Amino acid sequence: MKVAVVGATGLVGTKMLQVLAERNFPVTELIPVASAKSVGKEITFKGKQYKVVSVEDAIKQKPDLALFSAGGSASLEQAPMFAEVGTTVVDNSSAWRMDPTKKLVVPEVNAHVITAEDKIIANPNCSTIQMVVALKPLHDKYKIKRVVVSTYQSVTGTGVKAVDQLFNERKGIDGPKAYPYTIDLNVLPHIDVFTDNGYTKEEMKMIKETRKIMGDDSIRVTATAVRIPVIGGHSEAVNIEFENDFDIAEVTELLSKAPGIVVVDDVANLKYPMPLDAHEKDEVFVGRIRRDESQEKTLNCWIVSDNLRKGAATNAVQIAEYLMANHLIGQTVEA
Ligand code: 2RA
Repeated sequence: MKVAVVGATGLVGTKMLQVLAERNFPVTELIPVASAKSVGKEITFKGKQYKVVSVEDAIKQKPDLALFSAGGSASLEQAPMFAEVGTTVVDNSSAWRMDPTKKLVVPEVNAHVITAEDKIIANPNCSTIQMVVALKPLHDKYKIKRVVVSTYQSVTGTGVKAVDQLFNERKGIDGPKAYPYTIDLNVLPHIDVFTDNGYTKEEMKMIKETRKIMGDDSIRVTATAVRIPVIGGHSEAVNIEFENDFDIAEVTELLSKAPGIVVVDDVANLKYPMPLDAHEKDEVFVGRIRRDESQEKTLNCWIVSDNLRKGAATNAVQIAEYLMANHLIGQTVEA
């Protein structure tokens, strides 16, 4: 499979290359792509050096698959150019996620919606991905009415500049700022830009994307997205109200058996998910599973995952693996 990684020098692009290699995705030809300032740079993939090329050069090579992490405007312009030459694009930006003609996919939840005609497939927002992986088995069993989520998000979700800001501040070095305020030893209740309703775009993504991925517009979601000075992954405190009552032992069992989930919930031994433990893992970790005693049929839990992996690169590669396994890629579609 001829594979282009667009945005190959960024945090997510680098992680995509790492995950493709780790999972032994059958890359017969790799085309690392980046913006003009990175063209000609070298990247390493499976011990071999590759030169970064321009989008135009990559399109000429007609890759079978392009994993995109190049930002929304680049994706809006360039993903259709790849699609036109027959490439299937899996895009990590927010550009196509809510487009009704595009599929928004978390393989554990809704891979079945993909068809061979889908040439641009959207990878959801990191904080949404880890939440829906945990919500899906519970929704299937008890039917979710409402979700109240507060996030504790890693600076890696913002990119290299934010990681540098955190470590520079820690060392007392003045440098470029990704955030409007100090992030070290601080907490910012602000991720992405504010919208007219007082919510941030990150919060609105969690609301809208959850419904689309779960295929159920009746699920009510409200979110507060918060940036914290952490790098290993995103954490979420999630309160879930169901239509039907549940049993805690059964909830734990359901989550333990669900694909992509590891339950870490043994408070007697102080075991619960943390970003330090989730870092560099592909699973979604769930713990602090308990009944909300203030309201019937309502559950509290704590969900942690590496946002660059399951929240971005791993989910994109899993979509590509699904395309391959189901022969939905690398074939010309009859009009
Ligand atoms: C963040 N959701 O953590 C973003 C990354 N996609 O800021």
